[in-house]
Amino acid sequence: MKIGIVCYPTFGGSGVVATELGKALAKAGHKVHFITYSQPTRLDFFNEHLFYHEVTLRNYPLFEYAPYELALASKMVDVVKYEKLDLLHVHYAIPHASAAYMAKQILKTENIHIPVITTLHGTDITLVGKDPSYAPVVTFSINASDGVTAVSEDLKKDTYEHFKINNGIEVIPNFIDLERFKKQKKEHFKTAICPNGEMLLVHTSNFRKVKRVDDVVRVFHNVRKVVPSKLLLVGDGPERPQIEALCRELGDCDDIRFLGKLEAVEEVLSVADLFIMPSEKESFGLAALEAMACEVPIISTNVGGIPELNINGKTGFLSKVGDVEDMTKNALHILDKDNLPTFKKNALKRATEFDVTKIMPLYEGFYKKVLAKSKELQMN
Ligand code: GMT
Repeated sequence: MKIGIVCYPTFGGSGVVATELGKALAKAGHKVHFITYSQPTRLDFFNEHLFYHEVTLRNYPLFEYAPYELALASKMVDVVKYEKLDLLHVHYAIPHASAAYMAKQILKTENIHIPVITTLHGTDITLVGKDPSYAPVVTFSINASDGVTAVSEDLKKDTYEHFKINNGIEVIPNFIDLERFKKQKKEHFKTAICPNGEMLLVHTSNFRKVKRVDDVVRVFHNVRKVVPSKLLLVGDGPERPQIEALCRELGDCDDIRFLGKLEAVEEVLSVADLFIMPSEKESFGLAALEAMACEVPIISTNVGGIPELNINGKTGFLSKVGDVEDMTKNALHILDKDNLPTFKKNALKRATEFDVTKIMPLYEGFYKKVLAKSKELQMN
């Protein structure tokens, strides 16, 4: 198949999933064309089946806001026509699904029929999408898609609850490349960070409010009173200044390191003992899956799609949002030397259920189903 993938090219979960899916599809022999405004972060190598088309955004003094959605739709039209794509798969509803709808309508006038598949990732529904300034367009473009997928049962439920959806939604969970995300031998790294055999706690995120990074710091503050430990914070975002201030206020700065946006996050995860995800909302929790694949148990909240990944009492624990005391208690239970090896083993075992080799064929099957349906509709 010739597949066009539209996504955000950044470190964010939806962009990572889209890029990794494209890579897996290319490995299976499909031709995959990425359409976005800059080279996706995980697409920095050559592969004969992978192509990248940059959306060119021309500015003009009249525009206070350059119309990205129009430039994206025009680029989709161009790539579908000249690369003879079979389908477009857009990740994150805003503005990709509505831009794809426009491209589809333009192509129709030239007798080109391109099916559009939209994958919902989370904040495009649970946060931004619900906002009245976007909701009508999000609703319309989900309903107008030829196929819709969501990354968890919870996100599917949320979508039906909050929008007037008359389309089916297929749940295809996120996945992990276990060849890349696996525990590597990085003992020297562990010794450098934890010279006295301390436990290593890790959090990775985009440091937005929804991630509640302050709860990570508070849990760590409590844990280190009982078990000598260090905390690594990976990622960056708007909340970072407040988080740094909190570390100072609690007097924990010497044992907390901010690593910023790291490409090789698996190296850090390889030496971690515990991963903390206290998010207020999380449709899947890809960062937790990455940690689990590196044999790291999870302390998380019980919201969104997280319970579909993190099994309470087995791969980690689930707590209510903001319940720092419960998260601390659970963290100490996992870090107990008698419990840690079992939690680590369980985390890895669970992660293997989300191996890309198992999940990518679900997308392939879905593509085939949507293509067949759309061909049938054209014939009638
Ligand atoms: O978590 C974010 O803020 C980034 C966001 C994105 O779209 O890049 O992540 C969402 O999509 C990921 C990939 O499907 C999911 O693993 C995350 O749980 C989801 N984030 C939220 O729902 C907050």
